[in-house]
Amino acid sequence: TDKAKESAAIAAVDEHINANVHIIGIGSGSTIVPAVKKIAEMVKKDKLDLICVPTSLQARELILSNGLKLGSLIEYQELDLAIDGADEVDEQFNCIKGGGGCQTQEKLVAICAKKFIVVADEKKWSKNLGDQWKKGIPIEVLPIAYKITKKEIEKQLGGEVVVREGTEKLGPVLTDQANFILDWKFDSSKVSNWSDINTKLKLIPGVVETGLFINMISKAYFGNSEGKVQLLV
Ligand code: DER
Repeated sequence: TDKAKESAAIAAVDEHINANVHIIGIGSGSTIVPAVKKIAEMVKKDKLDLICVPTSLQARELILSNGLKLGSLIEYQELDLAIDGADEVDEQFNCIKGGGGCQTQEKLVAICAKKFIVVADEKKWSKNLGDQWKKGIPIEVLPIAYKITKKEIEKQLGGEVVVREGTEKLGPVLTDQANFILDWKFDSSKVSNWSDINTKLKLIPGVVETGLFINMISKAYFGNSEGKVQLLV
């Protein structure tokens, strides 16, 4: 719910945004929206010196429309903090992202940040990855390699790979990097080592980036419809 997302977003901003933080990564999706609004209020009130590095064209627009200063990964590779949403997080901090198709730039921002903070509705918190997220693991691939990668993933790891099609556009969705997205659906209940799965995926020629964020989260804030926030640290 919006209340759940808002409470998680504001709890994270209240805890991590202050005068000692100068360069932050801004995630993609809907939960980051109340976070950015809160950040903009704080910058204005406390005259904070803050530069925001986006994880997508959507994040870039969110930064600009909230009057925040825009930076890029070309200028900044050491971020004090990154705040982003997630599609699912398990208790070992394994995380699926990419529901919005932005995982490549999101992961780059996340690895440049001293702390990677996730904000989400508590519905995203699962015992095991795949318990709730049923749309598959998003994998960004080079357009020329979409059939090669589909075949190789299904051969090596099983399951079924589907190219993500546009809704208001015929044909495959293009990412901000002008690549395709494969959504890989499989029985994740049997997976014991997500890091191993991620490594195998990344080694397949044509794969650009996966939506598996393994052991990257510093702290996760999960909100519920009453506005209560639980932490996973
Ligand atoms: O696509 C992404 O990685 C987004 O961050 C997504 O996972 C979170 O989107 P939401 O905040 O709208 O749930």
